[in-house]
Amino acid sequence: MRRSVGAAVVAAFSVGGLLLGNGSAQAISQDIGWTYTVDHNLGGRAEFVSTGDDLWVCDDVSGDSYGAGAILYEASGEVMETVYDGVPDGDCVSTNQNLEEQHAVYIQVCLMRSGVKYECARSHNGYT
Ligand SMILES: [Ca+2]
Ligand SMILES: [Ca+2]
Repeated sequence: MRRSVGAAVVAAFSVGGLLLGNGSAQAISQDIGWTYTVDHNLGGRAEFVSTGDDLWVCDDVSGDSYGAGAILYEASGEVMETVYDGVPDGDCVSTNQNLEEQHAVYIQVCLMRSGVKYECARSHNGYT
């Protein structure tokens, strides 16, 4: 007489699956890389470094009679920082404000002459 014995299937419950996250929020902080003016010479560029909230701008072309200016806007449109480089000497200029954390921001970088903006570009969003 043959007798089959069914194997008992034991479900393995993962205790680890019951561990829940503690809900701590990861701080959002994201730089904005170099963003260039839209003139064919790429005469100006700007970047935002979230560590220190530094906004940098560079006038990269001499003899074009334009400086380079950058404005850091909060996503709402509020101006957070402005900076201008009118000397195309290979050195960039920065400004530095201590901004409230985790705000979405973007850069507008422009060629500038006599306070008027030209050839502006807008960056993607970063976070303070
Ligand atoms: Ca220039
Ligand atoms: Ca310069």
